[in-house]
Amino acid sequence: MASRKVVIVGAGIVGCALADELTLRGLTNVTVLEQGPLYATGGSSSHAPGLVFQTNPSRTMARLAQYTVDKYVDLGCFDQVGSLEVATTPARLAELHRRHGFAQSWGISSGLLSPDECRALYPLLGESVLGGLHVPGDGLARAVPAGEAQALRAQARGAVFLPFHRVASVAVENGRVTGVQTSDTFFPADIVVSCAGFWGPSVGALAGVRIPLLPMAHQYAHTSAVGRTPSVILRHQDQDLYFRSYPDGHLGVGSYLHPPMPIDVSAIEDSTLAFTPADFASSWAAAQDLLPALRSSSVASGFNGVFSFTPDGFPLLGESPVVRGFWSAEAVWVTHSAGVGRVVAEWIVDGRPSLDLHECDLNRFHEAQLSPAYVHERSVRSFVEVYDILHPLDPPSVRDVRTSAFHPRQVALGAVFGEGAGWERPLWYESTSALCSAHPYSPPSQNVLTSADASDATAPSTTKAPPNAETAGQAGGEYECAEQRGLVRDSWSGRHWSPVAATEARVTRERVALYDMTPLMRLEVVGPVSFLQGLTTNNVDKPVGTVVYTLLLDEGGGILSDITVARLAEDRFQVGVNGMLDLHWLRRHVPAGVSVRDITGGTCGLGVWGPLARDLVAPLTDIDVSHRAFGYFKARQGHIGTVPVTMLRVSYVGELGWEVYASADQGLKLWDTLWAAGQELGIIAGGRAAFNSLRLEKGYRLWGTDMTPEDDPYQSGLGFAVRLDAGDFVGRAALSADEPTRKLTCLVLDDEGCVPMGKEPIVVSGTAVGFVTSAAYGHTIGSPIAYGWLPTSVATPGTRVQIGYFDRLLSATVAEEPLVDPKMERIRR
Ligand code: FAD
Ligand code: THG
Repeated sequence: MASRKVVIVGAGIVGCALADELTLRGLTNVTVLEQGPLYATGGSSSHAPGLVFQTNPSRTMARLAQYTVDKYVDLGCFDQVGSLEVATTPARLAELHRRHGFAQSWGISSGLLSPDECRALYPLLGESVLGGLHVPGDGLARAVPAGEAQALRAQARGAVFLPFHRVASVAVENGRVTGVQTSDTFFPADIVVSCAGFWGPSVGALAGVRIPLLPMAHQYAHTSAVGRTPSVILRHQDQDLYFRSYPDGHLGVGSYLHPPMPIDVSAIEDSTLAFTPADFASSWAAAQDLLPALRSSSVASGFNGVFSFTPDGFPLLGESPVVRGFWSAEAVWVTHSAGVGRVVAEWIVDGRPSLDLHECDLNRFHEAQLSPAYVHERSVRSFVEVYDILHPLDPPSVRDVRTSAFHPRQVALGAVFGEGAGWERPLWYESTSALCSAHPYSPPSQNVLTSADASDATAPSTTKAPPNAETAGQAGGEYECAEQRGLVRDSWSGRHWSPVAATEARVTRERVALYDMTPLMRLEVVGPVSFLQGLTTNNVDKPVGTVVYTLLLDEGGGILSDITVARLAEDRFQVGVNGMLDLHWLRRHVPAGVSVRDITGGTCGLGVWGPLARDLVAPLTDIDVSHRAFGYFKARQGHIGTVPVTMLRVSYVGELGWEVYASADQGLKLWDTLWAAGQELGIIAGGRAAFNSLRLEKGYRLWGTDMTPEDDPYQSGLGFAVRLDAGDFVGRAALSADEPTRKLTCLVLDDEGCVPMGKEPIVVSGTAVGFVTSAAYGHTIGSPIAYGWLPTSVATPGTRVQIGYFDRLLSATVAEEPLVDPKMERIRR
């Protein structure tokens, strides 16, 4: 183990950090090959001005940054001068409040400043500033010295750094890396980690591994002398600019305002390209507007510097599934460099990282998302949006990458689509509004929540119900829509949402609805049950026709996924999983004689749920759908009309009904058969907005959001899916019998017209003690619901807490869960 030979390609800050962290963990046979000189190699790290802003919507990214700051402070390579992000628009001011919330959730000390406080901290600021976010722990990393300091520590433990050694080929045998070749030397290796920065795709190609990043140039300019410059680093996201000071009294100005400049990596040797002043003109004007003192200064020099952008803005970390032993640690900023070095080293040495890296995993992408066209367009978008105010439900730039068989019918019903894993997913159907002929609400306004646009500085702007709202239910609506609660929302949580979702949720609880489950990834596993039994926590060795809800754990007992295993034959299973990482995990463990196949694209799935689901399906099918013959968590195969189907009696929305799977070519026939028969029952189609609300009422967790590999089943409220008596499984030995010290907890909010989106701090006595994972308005219970992580001491039903939401604190109460149907009477009948 400790004798494993590691070759790191690239001695930028990431390669150096990784060498340090690997050798620190006892893996000392490490050789770092660098095509350029040491340690100003000519890569991106050599030219980075090194600004580090730790706050990030992603908890993982924030913690990678926190570790980086701590380490570089220790190494004496960090100037903790503090950061200031300023707002010049009301929308940005609201966004800074939201970012202050992220900082609180992730334990980063931060404060909101008035315009005068901003100017006191940064005297060059003019009058345009409306407020700011100050993070005292942020600052400037000296990237080359930080790389060198880490490299020297690694060398003291035995690592070897070789400059002017360009890796020209990667040797692979039987799907395993065996070494790398430079112009004149072969370096044998058990593990090759590509830390080649934006050259990553070229190095990956040497091994046949796709690295989905796009190198892009970004402009950085030095001003002439300004005089006394504030030491604090500054961001002006409204104009895509950032600023730092230099000791001689001039400023550096970085810009993302210019048109995207994708680079053909094969055409460049160095990460700096000639400055293109014309592209900088608007940036310079915006800089002078913000900092009037710059009007008497000029652009002294500049360059267009190249670094990596990815389709979703996250780094690319982990081992290739195609070539074992070939790892990537790429698309990493200086900001996250030491943190990435650490987690990748843990992953290599211990077999698992200590942080949840699912957002950063090299293998997170679907095949379609690895196409050059997708990578190009989405990565360009990542550049354009780098400082934009992004709503969690904003759709991406490339649409219709994957559409389900039902797509034409969804479009015809007025589906408003969001996106997930490349799939177009209906959020709600405008046609549902026809159920309320006197629809008592207007759509939310598009302006974002701001302190400034609300009359009361602490109240969000809301969509107002028209005066006749109270009587609307009696005004001739086909479906009663008198319910008013949950329909009035602030403009942020009202974005990509419609009050129609309330009707969809209600119809699902009262009649029957179709939900497109196609995007839920499905695998077919063929082989002895022992394979799945040894990888999952529950007992899946049940009779044919049984569905089991179970967990995949890593060796540390952390939850890699929650899945359903339907035994369709003695040795054939349909497995409902959460994404590509599950496929890779199963494949990684698959023994000879077992096959694991992704059947998602060739099939389609419909949730047919609601109290009338049996009335709908029974006349259409040759399967006996009585409760006696087809009980809860059972699977049957047969037909609906002409369509061969696999039905699972499972419901993520917590109602009677089935998931119905069929071959994709027969999806429209399936939909049309159910839809036609459902007319007399008042069937509707439901979207993700209703779905999310219903699943939270039922307490069903969403992996990756509510729980991650950092959480064990007991903390997550999923202990019921662990059968310690059903034989050994991966992760079993690590499960602790101790009472958890923190818990995924259900909160019911006072209805204040706001619905959190997730990641907001949960506050007790003025201190953040946890954070929200998921939230939605619960239309059945008539209150907003949030799930979040809290210390066990706080997580007792009845405890009052607050949730930071922009500039407000929303009141909430810890509740007993689930909120709807705790006795399972709706589902099992
Ligand atoms: P690099 O530093 O590029 O290192 C990769 C190394 O791999 C290079 O030394 C290269 O020579 C070597 N290599 C490549 N191919 C081979 C091969 N075949 N054989 C051997 N060696 C090879 N980030 C921040 O966090 N804050 C900032 O303020 C900031 N500002 C930036 C401003 C500019 C103008 C630029 C260009 C970038 C900025 N960044 C910033 C981004 C940051 O610089 C990079 O993301 C980071 O430095 C990448 O580090 P790395 O080690 O992955 O890549
Ligand atoms: N359907 C199918 N597979 C899936 C999902 C799904 N796999 C991934 C993901 N979704 C898994 N998540 C859940 C969450 C809850 C339930 C099913 C899948 C569920 N739980 C019941 C409960 O907790 O009460 C039953 C548990 C039990 O009986 O053991 O239904 O949506 N096919």
